[in-house]
Amino acid sequence: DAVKNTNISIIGVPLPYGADRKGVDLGPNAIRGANLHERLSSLGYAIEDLGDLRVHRTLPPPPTGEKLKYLDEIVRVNTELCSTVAAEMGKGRFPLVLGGDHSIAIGTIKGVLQHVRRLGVIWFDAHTDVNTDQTTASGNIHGMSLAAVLGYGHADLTSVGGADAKLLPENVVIIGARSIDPGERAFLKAKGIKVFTMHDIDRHGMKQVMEEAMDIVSKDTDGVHLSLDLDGMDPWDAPGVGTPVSGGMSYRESHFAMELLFERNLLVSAEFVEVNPMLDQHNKTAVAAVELIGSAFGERIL
Ligand code: HAR
Ligand code: MN
Ligand code: MN
Ligand code: MN
Repeated sequence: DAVKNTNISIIGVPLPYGADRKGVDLGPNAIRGANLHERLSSLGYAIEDLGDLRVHRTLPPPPTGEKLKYLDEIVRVNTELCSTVAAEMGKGRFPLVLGGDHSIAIGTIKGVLQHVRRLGVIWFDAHTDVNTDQTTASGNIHGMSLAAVLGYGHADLTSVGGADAKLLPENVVIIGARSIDPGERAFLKAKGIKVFTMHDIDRHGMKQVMEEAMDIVSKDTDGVHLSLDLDGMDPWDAPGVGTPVSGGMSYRESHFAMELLFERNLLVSAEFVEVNPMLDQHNKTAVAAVELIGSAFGERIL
C-alpha cells in the first residue's frame, strides 16, 4: 500500500476559455476563500500554495461555428500546468489543482503521467467530456478533455506533455454522468469506458459503485487521479457551475464517495474544477468543493 503523502502543493488555474460562461476563472480564489488551507492543515497536511498560473485576461472572441474555441491559449496554459504538476510530483508532493474549467484536466493528467505511467482516473462529472473537434456541438474544449488524455482529438490537445503519454480506456471510470452527447455515447462504447451513470447510483447505491470503480482504476495501475467536476453534484447543492444538470449526486453521496476514496488510499493527485462564483449562491459550490476535499483527505464526522 502507498504511504499517505502529507505534502500538498496547491496549483490554481484560473482558465475560463474551455467553457461558455464568464466567472469560472474566479474559481481558485473562491475555493481558497472557503478555508481550504485551514481545512487541510487541521487534518495534518503541510500545504504549499503555488498561487495561480498566468492566464490571458482578454482574448478576441472566436468566430461563430469554431470547433476548438481558444485552442492556443488552452494549449499554452495546459502545457505550463503539465510542467508544474510534473515538477511538484518530482519533489514527492501531491498536486491539488483548482480550476478553472475542466479543460485543465489535460495539463494535470499529462503532468501526472510523467511520474505515474500506468495511471487510473476517476472522472466525477455530469458529463463525460469525450467529445473531439469532430463531434462537439459547442466547440467548448472542456467537453473534450477526457478524450484528449486518452489520445483522441486535435493534435495540439493530445500532444500536450508528449503525445505518447496517455491514459488507457480500461483504467478510467466516469461517475455521475447524466448528460451524454450522441458522439460521446459512440466513443464510450467503442473504447469500452466504464460509466457509472446516475441510474447506476440509484440502482446500486454509492457504496457499490465506488467499490467497483476503485477496483477498476486500481487494477494494474500505480496510482489514481481524481478529476472532480463540481457539476457532478446536484445543482441544488452546487449551483455555481456553468453547465448544471439536474438529478445529480447529493451532498451526502458525493461526500461518501470521497470518504471511501480516502479509505482505499489510492490517490496520487486531484483536481476540483468548474466552480463558478458568479453563478453561485453564497459561495455554496466553493464550500462544497472544500468539504469534498476535506473528506477525500481524511476528514470524518466523528
Ligand atoms: N457535452 C457538452 C459539450 O461538449 C457539454 C460540456 C460539458 N461541460 C462541462 N464539462 N462542464 O463536464 O459542450
Ligand atoms: Mn467536466
Ligand atoms: Mn461537467
Ligand atoms: Mn465534510
